Amino acid sequence: MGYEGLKSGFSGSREDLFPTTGAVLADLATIMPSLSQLTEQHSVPGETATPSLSIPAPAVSVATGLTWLLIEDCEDAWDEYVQANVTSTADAGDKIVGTASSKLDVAVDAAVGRLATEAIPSKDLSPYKYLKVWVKSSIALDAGDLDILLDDHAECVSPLKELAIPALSADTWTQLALDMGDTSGLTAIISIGIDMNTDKGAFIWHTDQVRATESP
Ligand SMILES: [Ca+2]
Ligand SMILES: [Ca+2]
Repeated sequence: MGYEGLKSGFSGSREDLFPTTGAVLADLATIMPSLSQLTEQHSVPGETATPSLSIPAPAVSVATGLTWLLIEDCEDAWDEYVQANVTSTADAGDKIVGTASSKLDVAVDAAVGRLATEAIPSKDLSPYKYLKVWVKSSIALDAGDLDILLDDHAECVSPLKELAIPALSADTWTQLALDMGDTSGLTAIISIGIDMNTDKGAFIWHTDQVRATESP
């Protein structure tokens, strides 16, 4: 059957399409891949995509770094010891954590030395490295003007640590992370305080949420 035959319409049997080979239309499916097979061959021949599921190991170091111990919540006034010319109160109107911060109103006649201390339940700080604390000063301070004291004696009379407070801008709450150095002796801290090394005249000092942490 030639072109003229196709143009005029085909009315014979399927076998008549392939008079020389005898192939039938139904056999085409065994000669050519089916359309469904073709569309499913996404991957490069010879390469097989291997599904994989990897579960990251838990980051234990991160969890350890988040460990901390509350030393003092500053919810009430530091009143274990208060120097003359210092007024120590709880300030509910200016705080960072909880309902109050510790406020020290330092008068112009205040002397260098301890401004105030607070008694705390005995704390073992030896597993920790840093003291984190929120502080605010009404005046700018130079590094070392004030220290934070830690003692295993009442009223910080013989402090085991005198942690220098770095330079601060005036009237700005700042969270400090003070390196406590060798903490092996800090196993029974019962008193925390603020020490003034340089007479700064009159100013107001705030402290809030003092914690011991493993990382800064
Ligand atoms: Ca507080
Ligand atoms: Ca108190």
